Amino acid sequence: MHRILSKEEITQYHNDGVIFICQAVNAEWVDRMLAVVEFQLNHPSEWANDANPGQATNRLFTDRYQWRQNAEIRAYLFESGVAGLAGQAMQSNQVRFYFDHLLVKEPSTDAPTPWHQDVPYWPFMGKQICSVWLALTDISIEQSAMEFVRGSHQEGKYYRPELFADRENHPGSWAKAGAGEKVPDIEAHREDFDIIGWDMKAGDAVLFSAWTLHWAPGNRSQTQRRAAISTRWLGDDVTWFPHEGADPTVTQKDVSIQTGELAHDDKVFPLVWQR
Ligand SMILES: O=C(O)CCC(=O)C(=O)O
Repeated sequence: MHRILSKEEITQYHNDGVIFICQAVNAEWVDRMLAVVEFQLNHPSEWANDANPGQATNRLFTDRYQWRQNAEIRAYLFESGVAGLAGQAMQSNQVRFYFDHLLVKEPSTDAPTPWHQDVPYWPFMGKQICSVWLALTDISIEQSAMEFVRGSHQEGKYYRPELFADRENHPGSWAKAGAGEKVPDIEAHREDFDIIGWDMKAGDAVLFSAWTLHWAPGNRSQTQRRAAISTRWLGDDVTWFPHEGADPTVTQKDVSIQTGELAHDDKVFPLVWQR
């Protein structure tokens, strides 16, 4: 049985730009995605970012866009119910898939995930874009749980992408070319922002708008790995908007649509859920 969102949860998503979903998928999916994490750590793809390869501590590892070659990730997208959660929250009639993103912080990983908004990193426009970030390990704020600025998705801001791990030669430095205003220094002025977050158990998810400001601190646990899989979903109003500084995994040469057209490219952005 897939999780159905309540009216209150859907309203909360619209008001706050993020909701916590207790046990969003069953334990079998957590185990299967943990196996994917192990596989990617040992077989990083061309899209992996690895701050400290092979190390057991202080290692921020991310990999993304693996759904095409990894049948387990495809199964998760099409069978776990996450697409339906995205569709219900966004009140969309249909949901297409953009990309999968594994995010691992080994024990004692210093690197925070900087405060950012997702949409400027992506080649889309539209309000109905969200992520379902699924905890694969138990995660407290000490272990790098995500935090969000409540309601920031409604401010009409488009923030310039921040570089993850702040490295000029970082494989993610394509983001440098992005436009937009600078993200405010939220950490230095936390009291000025309405910041929310949750302790999570493996299998819990946070579902958030691509317009909502969010971050995660480093992993201060000296013993526990922090692992998550984030999946990115496109609703009815999403149009193709390739631009400088957008993620190079999918570019104009990969799609059959032009700027301003709906993201209706079945091969690249498969239709996964319909009302
Ligand atoms: O897991 C993290 O540290 C950050 C994840 C994130 O920013 C995202 O899923 O959009």
